[in-house]
Amino acid sequence: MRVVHIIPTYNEKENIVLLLPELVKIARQDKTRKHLILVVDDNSPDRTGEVVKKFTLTHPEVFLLTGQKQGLGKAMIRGLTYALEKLKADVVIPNEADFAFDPKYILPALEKVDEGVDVVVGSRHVGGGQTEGWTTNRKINHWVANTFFATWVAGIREVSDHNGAFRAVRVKGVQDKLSLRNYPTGFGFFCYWLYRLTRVTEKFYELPVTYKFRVRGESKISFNPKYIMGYLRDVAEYIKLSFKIRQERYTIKR
Ligand SMILES: Nc1nc2c(ncn2[C@@H]2O[C@H](COP(=O)(O)OP(=O)(O)O)[C@@H](O)[C@H]2O)c(=O)[nH]1
Ligand SMILES: [Mg+2]
Repeated sequence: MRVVHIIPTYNEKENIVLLLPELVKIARQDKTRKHLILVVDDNSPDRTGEVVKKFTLTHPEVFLLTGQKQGLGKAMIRGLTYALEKLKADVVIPNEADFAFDPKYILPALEKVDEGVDVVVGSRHVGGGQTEGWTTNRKINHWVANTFFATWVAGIREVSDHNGAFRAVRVKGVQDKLSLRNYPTGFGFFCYWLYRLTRVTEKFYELPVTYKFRVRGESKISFNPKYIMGYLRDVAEYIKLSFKIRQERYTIKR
């Protein structure tokens, strides 16, 4: 089984130098699967790309894609396309660079795929799942996005956590049935992708995880003047998206 970890990065130099060795360690310890690690960097001004490039020279399981910054969704689509077409992934595992999800969840997620689950979703909202280090503001933000828009408006009830990046998705018969066109360009990608997956499988599993707030680097979901325009654009896109999903679910499933 070939597992491709997809890590989108924007200004994550301090995190990626710590995360890559951890992923490589898991890759080398797991004798039953082949793990490849794909970093999708958008020409980060902090030179994350250069650090990763250097790492690829001594670690053949690590790959780097670079490109213009067009949003998290666009970066994920570039990563998925490369993982499927070039790296021939059997399972893809997207993840954040900032240790939001501890790498210790990777093997348990893959065991669920071995057991027959098609989509494992890291979840804060099942027994044992939680957030750590989140501000009240961020929690409210998440409730509005996850419960109000994704659950109530869009009607996605197959899982209860729609916006986390950490997932394990089977390719054969699942991801390979989906086109990679017409996805949101921002963080709404993760919610919309989940909805698309509900159209091709019912085999979901929510793995309880602790979703930590980053300790290094800057969040892109933020009022920081560097990121605010992208953040507001992504929020507007997310709201429109929930109504689009609602409308599609009604017209397709009835
Ligand atoms: N390539 C790329 N990565 C991005 C972009 N925006 C965010 N990311 C990465 O996506 C992941 C999630 O973003 P993050 O800022 O951690 O969001 P938060 O943890 O929810 O506040 C991190 O690894 C970011 O570096 C983008 O526009 N392009
Ligand atoms: Mg994060």
